Amino acid sequence: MKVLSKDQVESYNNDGYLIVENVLNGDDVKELGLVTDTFVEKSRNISEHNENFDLESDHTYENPKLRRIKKPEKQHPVYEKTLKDSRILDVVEDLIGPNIRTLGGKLNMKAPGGGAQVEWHTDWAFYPHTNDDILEVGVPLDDMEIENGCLMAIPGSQKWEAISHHENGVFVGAVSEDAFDMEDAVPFILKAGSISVHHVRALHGSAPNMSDRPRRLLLLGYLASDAFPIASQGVASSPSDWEEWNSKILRGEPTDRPRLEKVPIVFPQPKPENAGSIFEIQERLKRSHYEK
Ligand SMILES: O=C(O)CCC(=O)C(=O)O
Repeated sequence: MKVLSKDQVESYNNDGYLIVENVLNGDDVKELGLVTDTFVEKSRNISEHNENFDLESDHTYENPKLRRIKKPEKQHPVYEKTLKDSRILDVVEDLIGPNIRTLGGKLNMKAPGGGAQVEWHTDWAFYPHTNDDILEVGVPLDDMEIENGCLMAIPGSQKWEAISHHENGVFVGAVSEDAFDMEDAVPFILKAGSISVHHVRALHGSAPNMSDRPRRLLLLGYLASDAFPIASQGVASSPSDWEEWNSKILRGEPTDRPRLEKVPIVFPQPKPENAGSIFEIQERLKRSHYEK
């Protein structure tokens, strides 16, 4: 083990998530926050989603509401440095082994006073692979609590059979309300500097931000380098460009031997028309999990 205890690994294996405290320091978090502010400033000048930004529906020049920075590691070296940070990779290595590829990242932001929810889903539904040694690390730039819409997960759900994320035969990127009981949800209450880790098959979501504080969460995806994609939506790379594919390896050696495990999959097709980010796909849901 590089940094985690046996108990922490066991807890991750049982629950499908783990909180690790004090991984980054105050300066790291401050730097990430300041850079993120510059992206919010830039977003004033756009009025529609584009390849870099996803916007809330009430985003304006005067009151910018940037919902997501897409692939932040390609947009600023500070995000790239965080994606490759050895303190984070040590945690990842303890959970999925020494050969690590990255799926890249995203930075989700919830503006104070209503910033959008994320409907309940598994990341696996979007990008099933040949094995499920895949996880996402959450790096909060603000303290994350229930009031500002922290991430939540259902313990043990990473061991469930594949869950459909379809409605009326179309992929909507969220499970149906009766697939789980929200009362079982565990909130990831995190101080900035701590990180969360959730398994690719863990059912998770987050409520709107009803506080007067922001909630900015950098999400970084990592997988065992012998996990090859079966389908991809949004974040997964493709081995069809071998050089690019292997450039995503952060630790260990490239491999041409995908590891095949008996993993349950519901294929994420057919997609809705003009499927964009997870937020746009989930807008097709007839009823939000957070509607009263
Ligand atoms: O930002 C959040 O609270 C959750 C994000 C998430 O699950 C996703 O983007 O896949």
